[in-house]
Amino acid sequence: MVSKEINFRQAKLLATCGLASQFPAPDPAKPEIVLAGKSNVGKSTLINALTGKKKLAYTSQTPGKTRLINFFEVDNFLRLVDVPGYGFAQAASAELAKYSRLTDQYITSDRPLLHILLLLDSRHEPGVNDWQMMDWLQTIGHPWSIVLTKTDKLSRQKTLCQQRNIKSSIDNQFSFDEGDLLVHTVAAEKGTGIKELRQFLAGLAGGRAKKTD
Ligand SMILES: Nc1nc2c(ncn2[C@@H]2O[C@H](COP(=O)(O)OP(=O)(O)OP(=O)(O)O)[C@@H](O)[C@H]2O)c(=O)[nH]1
Ligand SMILES: [Mg+2]
Repeated sequence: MVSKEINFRQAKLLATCGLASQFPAPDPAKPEIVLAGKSNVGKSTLINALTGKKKLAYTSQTPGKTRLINFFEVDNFLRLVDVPGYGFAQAASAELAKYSRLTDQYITSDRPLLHILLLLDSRHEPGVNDWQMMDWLQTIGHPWSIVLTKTDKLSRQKTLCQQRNIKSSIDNQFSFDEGDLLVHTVAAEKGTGIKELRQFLAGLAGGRAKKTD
């Protein structure tokens, strides 16, 4: 059977939700890929890069801008889900609790959740919140992998070094076998690593990414 070719540029905003009751009806034919990670790590920028649309997902220099869950649909085949970033200090704690409750509700509700991408800044070691998130992902048992963002801020050699180090510290923490944890690298604003990530995501959904520019 020929696998479906997925055009990531054929993407649209499906829903913006502040309440679980606003989530679009789950569609088993459209598996969902979540982008999670601390505020400002580059989730919205990565969605823009994957879809080749500069302003599809809102991006900002002010941490905590994306406080709603945004669903994007790619080529009628899969969905990208931008969940609020954690760990920003400016929001009042009641607000913070609300955002994380929304993310909890999303991830633990009955959805065709194919994979979670946990984004980490390539320049830093994972923080306390990141480790808590990984603990949680391990507990709920959905497949997940790491995306190291903003690698344009590092030399190629330093990026490889960080990729190895972060992989081995996570492997050690959770006793993954070598090779079980994938650590992707991207520089979304330059487009580095984007084709590879599209191919990975398309493959998970049983398709292949259309080769665009
Ligand atoms: N140099 C560089 N900057 C980036 C990259 N990706 C994102 N940024 C910058 O990082 C900042 C935050 O990016 P966002 O995509 O808004 O981050 P976010 O994870 O969606 O943040 P929240 O919505 O607050 O959770 C913006 O100023 C982006 O321009 C990258 O690959 N390289
Ligand atoms: Mg965002």
